[in-house]
Amino acid sequence: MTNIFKIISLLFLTSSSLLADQPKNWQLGFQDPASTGMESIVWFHDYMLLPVTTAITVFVLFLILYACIKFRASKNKVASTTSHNTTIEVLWTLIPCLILIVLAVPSFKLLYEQDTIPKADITIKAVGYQWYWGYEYPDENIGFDSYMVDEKDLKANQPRLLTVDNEIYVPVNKVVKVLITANDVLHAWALPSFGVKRDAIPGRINETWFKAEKTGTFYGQCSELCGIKHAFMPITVNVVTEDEYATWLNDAKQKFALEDIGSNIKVVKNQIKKLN
Ligand SMILES: [Cu+2]
Repeated sequence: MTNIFKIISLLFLTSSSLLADQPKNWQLGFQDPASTGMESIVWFHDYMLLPVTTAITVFVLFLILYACIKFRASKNKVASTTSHNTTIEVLWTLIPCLILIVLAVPSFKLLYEQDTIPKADITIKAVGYQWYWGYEYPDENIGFDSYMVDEKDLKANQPRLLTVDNEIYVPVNKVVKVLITANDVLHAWALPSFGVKRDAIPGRINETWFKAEKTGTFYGQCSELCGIKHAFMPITVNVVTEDEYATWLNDAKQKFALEDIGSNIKVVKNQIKKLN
């Protein structure tokens, strides 16, 4: 019996660790956190919101059942005429207020933590287009587009609807600042494992940040209904070691170097060559 239990828990553990960083079928709850920001969000949800909502739901259910049984018509031929009870009215106003205040403290702390961007090691600019993401590394003068890979072109182990042709690379344990904007309509750059989600608004730059704490591939999606192919503009981030990042950057500087073509417009050099 214990062996069966061990096998089941082992299966559960391996399957959850294998699929940790992308959505899975019938998933309930969050993806595994990969940044301190997301860890705090998960903590707030698991240890503050969930217990409080569960307790309130159970209490209200109890009250409904209690009233249904105690005050049922068959036992109460003459209806009660009670209409006010000052003590209860004060209590049902004060207690919910207190609950909200208790929840507000860690909630605001979390919001301010997300809002204060530490000194960035790397800056990435994400631009939403109908329907793909464009990325720039302004400090490295590189830029590229990131299109979803069609189902028929997927390689083994590449998840459907989440794989892109050009992925973002960031080094592990570094502060990454993301500048987010859009070129046509509203989009939203969202990456659940890092607890990051910001609207991409034409003509305006939003910013957010994350510090990935483990290497791996992390997936996100556009999270603002932006048109017919809204579901087909995924976000793929590879978190790699510093050495691997340096190697990628070297390569990217060849492939994706930007050239100023005047009027403050930058275009990928290789693309200009192709056109000429
Ligand atoms: Cu979009």
